[in-house]
Amino acid sequence: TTAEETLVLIKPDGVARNLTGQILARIEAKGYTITDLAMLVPGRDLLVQHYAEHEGKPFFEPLVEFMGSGPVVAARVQGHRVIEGFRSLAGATEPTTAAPGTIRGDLGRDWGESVQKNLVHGSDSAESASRELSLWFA
Ligand code: DAT
Ligand code: MG
Repeated sequence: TTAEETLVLIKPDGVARNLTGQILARIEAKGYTITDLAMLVPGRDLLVQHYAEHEGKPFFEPLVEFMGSGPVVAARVQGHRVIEGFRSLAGATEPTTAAPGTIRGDLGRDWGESVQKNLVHGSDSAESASRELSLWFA
């Protein structure tokens, strides 16, 4: 097995809705290993760096504001093809269209005042994972 690593974030909506345990349980049930874990309210600098690829997009500022609105849980997660595997567990970006069986499809709510409440973040490539892990677990 190739031990790959990814960054998972449980976003403020997930923590506020007391879904931390359920989400971490899905990761562990799949067979992945949580090797580091932190709860924090991320500062703007960290979030701007984390979401650098989206800077300039219309949803960037609301996204950064939302992500800093309360505690998030950051997890370093290890496993075989875990980057792709966690994206698969998370489901599509929009909870409305995310497949049932996924975290976002089963638990996510993108209606109401915000469309960014999709519970989790997962790195999208090996390069992103390495960059993001060094930001969140410096
Ligand atoms: P993902 O989180 O599935 O990797 P992404 O990297 O494209 O999605 O976007 C980062 C976050 O930004 C996403 O989780 C929710 C928010 N977002 C993405 N596209 C959006 C849009 N069109 N309008 C509002 N928010 C958006
Ligand atoms: Mg992304």
